[in-house]
Amino acid sequence: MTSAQPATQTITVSSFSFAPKPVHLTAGQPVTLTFVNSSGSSHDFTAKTFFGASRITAGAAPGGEIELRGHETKTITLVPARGTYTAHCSHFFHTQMGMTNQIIVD
Ligand SMILES: [Cu+2]
Repeated sequence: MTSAQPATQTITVSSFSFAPKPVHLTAGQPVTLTFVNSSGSSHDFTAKTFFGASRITAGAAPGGEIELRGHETKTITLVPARGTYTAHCSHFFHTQMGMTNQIIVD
């Protein structure tokens, strides 16, 4: 018997990193992702292929990204599809500063 409650995963966003790295999810299992920006600067979590392949049931990732103002928290609930995806912060020069990640769904 499976639970109706989605699993939860917190992804902390800071200047200039993501944690955990990589993000590990279970294919086909609903999960609520909570993005916590622990910094006072704005960042985003851009993962167009990942969000495009997922079935989003609550929240939104317009344009395949989660945009966070300083100290903002956002949640999205989705059903991830099996695969390995890349994520990054698309703000100017943040990728080069180390804001890259990988999402492994298996
Ligand atoms: Cu950033």
